[in-house]
Amino acid sequence: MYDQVRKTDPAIAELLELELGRQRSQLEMIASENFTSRAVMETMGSTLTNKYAEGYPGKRYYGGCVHVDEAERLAKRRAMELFGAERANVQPHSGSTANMTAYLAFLKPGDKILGLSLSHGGHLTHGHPVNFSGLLFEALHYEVSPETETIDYDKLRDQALAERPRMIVGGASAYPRFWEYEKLRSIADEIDAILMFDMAHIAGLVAGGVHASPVPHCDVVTTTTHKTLRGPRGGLVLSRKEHFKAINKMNFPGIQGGPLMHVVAAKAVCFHECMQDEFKTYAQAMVDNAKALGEGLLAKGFHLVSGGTDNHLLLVNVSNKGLTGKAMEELLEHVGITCNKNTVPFDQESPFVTSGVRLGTPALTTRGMGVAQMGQIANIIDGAVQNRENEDALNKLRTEAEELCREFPLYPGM
Ligand code: DSN
Repeated sequence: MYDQVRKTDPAIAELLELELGRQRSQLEMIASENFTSRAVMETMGSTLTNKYAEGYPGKRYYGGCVHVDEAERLAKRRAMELFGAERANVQPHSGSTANMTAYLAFLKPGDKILGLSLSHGGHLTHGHPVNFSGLLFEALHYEVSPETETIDYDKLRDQALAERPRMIVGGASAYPRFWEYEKLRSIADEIDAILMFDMAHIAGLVAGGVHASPVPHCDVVTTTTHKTLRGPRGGLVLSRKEHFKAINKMNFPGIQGGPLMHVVAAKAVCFHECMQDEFKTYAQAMVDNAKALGEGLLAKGFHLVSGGTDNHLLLVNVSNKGLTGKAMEELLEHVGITCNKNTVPFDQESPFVTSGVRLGTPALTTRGMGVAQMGQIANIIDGAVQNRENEDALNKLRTEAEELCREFPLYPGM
């Protein structure tokens, strides 16, 4: 592996080997990460990276686009079929540019948007003041209820009626529960607002049929393609037919230049993989695993935000264990579990410290782990917390995590 890189640039080749080793030997529990297929990676490493293709299939600003045109058409057709969408734009380089495309296709700078607060599980691009979305638009935020730690739709409606935002934004990066799309649609209709849903985290669950789809309820749906969807790093915008022209025009030339055709083709491969029965089984297993992990942690006295999960992630408030999110992230890394610290609703700690960690099952489920392994991982997590001052015990837990990784090999033969 990496023969050509080793010849040209041994320093980078070594880093590639080290990173492969790290991914193989740690329990990857960052909820937004996954292990994409060799087919997706091969496509990303193909000659399509050489091609400029500004424009859209059949209407490009460069010659020689015959094959990339076909790849983009396939990606679009498959995305529309997979998600039952009228139209798809497969060119966004990332989730952020997909969201920027959706906003600017419908809104003018200064318009009001209403999205879930970052500290309640939302995303930077849903109107946070340091992000373009908060800089360009007048961003308002809804929150979860302090009692249930789930979205307070009544309060959201009150805010919407009082503030009359031009757009309501659904979707999250750290929210473990189902979304009530019908409620969002009816609130948007009451104020004649556009409804956008960013399904980046749950797109694989939607594609696999284990979560309802936001597509029939929304004017526009955005996603990344590399989280539960398990494809290449990139973005996607799905829309109704009547909005398609505005979306296309905003993505290119409005925001982006030349599309990354090697990634567009890899998105096509990903969508094809998502249409197979095996992906449905995978999507269900992500949810089953998250539930099993949640039950294991609840039994050990961990506080799960909202009491559990309906999807692929858990938000664990570790303050009752005498830890901050930052300390918990470091502790878990020490025993071979990779995750990220995360604010919890009504967090008193700063975003650099936080009171929680977010744990996800997409990557471990791709490795083939199931509910039995989730029980074992809950025990490792609890053991680490209980023995955080005991280096020998922590080393034993790390060995256990490494053995688990060896039982479920990653990229064998690479
Ligand atoms: N940064 C991603 C996540 O970790 O959820 C969202 O874009």
